Amino acid sequence: AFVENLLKHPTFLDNTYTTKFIDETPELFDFEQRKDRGTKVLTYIADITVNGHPETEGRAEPSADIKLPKPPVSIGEVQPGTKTLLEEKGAKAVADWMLAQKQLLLTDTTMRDGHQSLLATRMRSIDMIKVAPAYAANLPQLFSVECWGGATFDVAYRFLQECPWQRLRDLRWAMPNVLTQMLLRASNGVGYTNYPDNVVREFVRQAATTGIDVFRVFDSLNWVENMRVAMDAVIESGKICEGTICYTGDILDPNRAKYDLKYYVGMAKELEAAGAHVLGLKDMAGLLKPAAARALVKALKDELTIPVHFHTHDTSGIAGATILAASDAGVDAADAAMDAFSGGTSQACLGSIVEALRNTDRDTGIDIARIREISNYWEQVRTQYVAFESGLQAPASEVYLHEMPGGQFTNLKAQARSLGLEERWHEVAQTYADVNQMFGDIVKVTPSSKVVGDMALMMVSQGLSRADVEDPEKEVAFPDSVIDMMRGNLGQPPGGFPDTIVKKVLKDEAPNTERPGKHLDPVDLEAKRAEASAACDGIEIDDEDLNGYLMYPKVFTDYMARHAMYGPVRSLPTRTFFYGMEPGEEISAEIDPGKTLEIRLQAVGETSEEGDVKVFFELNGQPRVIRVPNRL
Ligand code: BTN
Ligand code: 3PY
Ligand code: ZN
Repeated sequence: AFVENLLKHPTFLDNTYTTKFIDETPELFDFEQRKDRGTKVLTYIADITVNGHPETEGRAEPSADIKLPKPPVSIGEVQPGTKTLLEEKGAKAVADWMLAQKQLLLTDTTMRDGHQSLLATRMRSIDMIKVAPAYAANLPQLFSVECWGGATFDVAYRFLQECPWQRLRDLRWAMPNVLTQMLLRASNGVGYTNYPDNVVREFVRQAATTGIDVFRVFDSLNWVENMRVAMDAVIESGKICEGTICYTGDILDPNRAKYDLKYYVGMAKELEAAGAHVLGLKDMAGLLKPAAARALVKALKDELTIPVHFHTHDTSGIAGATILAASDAGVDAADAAMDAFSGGTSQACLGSIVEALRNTDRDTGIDIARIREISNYWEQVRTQYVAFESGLQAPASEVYLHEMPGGQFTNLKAQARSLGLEERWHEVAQTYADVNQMFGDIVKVTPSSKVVGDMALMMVSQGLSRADVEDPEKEVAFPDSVIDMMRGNLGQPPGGFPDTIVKKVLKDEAPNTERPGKHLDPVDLEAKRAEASAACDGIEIDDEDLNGYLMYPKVFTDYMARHAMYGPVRSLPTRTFFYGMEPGEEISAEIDPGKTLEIRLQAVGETSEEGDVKVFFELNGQPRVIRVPNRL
């Protein structure tokens, strides 16, 4: 585009061009701002059509004849739901209502953990927003829809070229009656590191303002001390604070006594005392077995006055049984994914749980026909993302060995593949378990799970055993994330990290065993806003943008630079976004409510001597030619 501008500029055409001309003519660099949004979107389609999308290169492709996914029709008026109760009576009233209900309440995780665990978090907003009105109209009995947080925030900016805040705003608007739910990593926000307290507070305030109702707050080492800032901010916002235990080990195994029933009940009581409206029981790897679930839920229900909300993963294939056992023991709510996004490293199958409980005293009251319709939509959506499927073919009891979270499993496997360790996957799994023991048997969930994964990959690729690493005579180069965790920058696990490993990693440096946020200065938010603006060509940075920048400065500014070039590509159909268009193909893209681009690709030209390709379009009936570099 720079060259295009240059070639058209009168000074250039005049032959009065000097190199200084470029310095003195800043408007050459304004092409992004001055181009209209239609041209920007065409530039994106042209680029992808010619060069392909870097994320789908070399991966399986959807079949040529897949159709645009069609959402089910909404039946009747939107009925009041759980969100209505929160608005009218507040967070405590929702918790009391949960306790008073007989039915098992259900959260649908498809829009967050479902695709995070099955499709590397790559689901685009448009595929969610299209079906959201059907959720509001047809499934007002759902407790909540988990649709934000966890890895979705970062992936939206980084890989999907869309704003996570806009996703939330649109979903909130389309589902006014059902609670929206997010996963928040306490002081680690939606990132991988501990943020200053005022950044955590500001993030929670903004998420509540833009549209989150239920905040599931957890700490990756189960350290309640490190959860208070986030929990307090949620409570202050008037939204629902789900203070959460991460489950690891096996309460029925006498050899894993560190995480026994007493430990979990103790932590649950701490969270209740810290003001949680609901207790979250987060089994991120799917390790809680049915008999253990029965015992744990019973103990929690006996000891607490707040409702219990259970989350698990189906990696071992047994999650449905565990949820039914938890239901028998009186759990108030449970998570499941719509059928087409369930099973494997994702959640248990929502439709099957509804059927299993029908005509029992925990009958969910949800109409299975409505679930089938929505799942049929998700089935069509999933076919578009075949490039991101993990290929996990069957349930795996190996999860009880390695204890990897569902959201990490496929990710770590891909990392292992990229290091040439794919054939040695079962060794990676065993080493992951060894690292866990070496670190003192810790909770493994983002970000602590990433630290364990980094260490395991390093050991397998360098052929190091646990004994090698622990050998005081042997020099070991630890990954940065391991050094950071041993310094105390993610906080402390129960009982602290073992001295042997801390000394080996840090040598003479003393770790910080206090809450990390205690030592982080507050960030000057207005200074950060100015810094973000300067990094984005002086564009105005609103509060949502500022919170994106505070979490991920570079990811955010890279997103903004691409946005200036490509415009509102979020409105493109998913197939077009990842694969471009075929000659003769027509699509529509609604870039604003009521403003639709009708786009037809006429032809793709030959590559010129300068290496450019002309791509011929019709935009709302008018011919348009876009020139893009051929980078192949
Ligand atoms: C990424 O993978 O970095 C984010 C996806 C957007 C990248 C755009 S797609 C068109 C253009 N071609 C590239 O190689 N990168 C950008
Ligand atoms: C996340 O933090 O993204 C998780 O899904 C943890 O289970
Ligand atoms: Zn999960």
